[in-house]
Amino acid sequence: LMVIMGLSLNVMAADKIVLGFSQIGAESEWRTANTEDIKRAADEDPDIQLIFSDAQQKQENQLKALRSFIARGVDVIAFSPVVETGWDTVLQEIKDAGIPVILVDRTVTADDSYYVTYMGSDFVEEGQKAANWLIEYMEEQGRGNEQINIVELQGTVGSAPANDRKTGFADVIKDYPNYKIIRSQSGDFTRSKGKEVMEAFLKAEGDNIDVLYSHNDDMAIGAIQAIEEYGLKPGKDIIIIGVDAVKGAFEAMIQGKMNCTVECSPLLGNQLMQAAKDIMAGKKVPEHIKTIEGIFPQEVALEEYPNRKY
Ligand code: GYE
Repeated sequence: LMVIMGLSLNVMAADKIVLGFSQIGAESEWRTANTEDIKRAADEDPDIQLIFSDAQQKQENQLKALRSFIARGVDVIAFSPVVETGWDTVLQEIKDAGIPVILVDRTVTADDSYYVTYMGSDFVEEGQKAANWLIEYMEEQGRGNEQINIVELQGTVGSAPANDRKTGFADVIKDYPNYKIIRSQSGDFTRSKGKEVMEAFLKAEGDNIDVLYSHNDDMAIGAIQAIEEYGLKPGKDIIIIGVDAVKGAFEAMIQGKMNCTVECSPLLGNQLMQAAKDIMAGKKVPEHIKTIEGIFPQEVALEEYPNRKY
C-alpha cells in the first residue's frame, strides 16, 4: 500500500511546481503566523507542492535543508536566512544546479545574482519609525528635553532584522543627544530570553531606565513580566516599544502595559506562491517585493485588535 500511495503522490505531483522552503524555526508569534500562512497558501494553490523544513533557529540545519532540496531536484528554493552571512557556498551550489532562489522575510549579504527576489520588510525603516514615534511621544508628554535612558533588546545576533532595526533606530536618535542607549543585548527574539535579559538590565540600572526598545513584540512581552516582578509599571514607569504588531502586543497595549508596536507583516504566503509560479513561467519578478506596513500606538489598540490577522 505504501508503494502505491507513494507512486500516486509522485504522479499527482508531476505537474506541480515543487517548492522547497527552509523556515528558521518557531521563535516568535510572528514566525508561527508566517509558517501557518505559507502552509495555507501552498495548500490552497493547486499548482504548488510545498516541501517545508524547520531549522530550529540553526544555520547548520538550514544549510542541510537547502542541500537536500538540491538533491531532490526541487523546482524553486525559498528560505528565510536566520543570519545574514555564511551562505555563499550553498548559494553557489544551488546556482550550479540551476534552481532559482527566493529570499523570504530576511536578507543575506551575498551577491544578489544568487537570488531572483527578496520579499519582506524594510527593517531599517521599522527602526526609524520606532525612534520617531518615541521622540514625538516624549515631546507630547512634555519630556522632550529630559535625559532619556533607553535599553534595547536586540533580535538574533547577526540576523537582518536585528542589524537593521538597530541601525534605523540609532540613525534617528543620534540627532537627539539627550536620548541615550544605556544597555543593548540580544534576547534572540524569544519571550524567555527577553525576560531574562530585561531582568539583567533592571538589576544593573534599576529606576534609571526610561524606555525599552525591543526588536520584536515577544521579547517585549517577556520583558513586561520582568518589569512587573521587579515592582515597576510597564508602559508607565518604562515606555515600551516593540516591532511586529502581533496580537500579544495589542493585548499588552489594551492593558496599558506597552506603548507602541511597529508593524511587520508575516503574511507572505500568497506572494511567495505567486513569485514561484511567475519564475517558473519565465515572467519577470521585482528584485524586492516590499511589505507595506504601519505603526500602532496604545490609543488605537482596542479599536484595531479585532482587525488583526496574526
Ligand atoms: O520580527 C521576529 C521574528 O524576521 C521579521 O523574526 C522577522 C523577525 C520578526 O522572530 O519576531
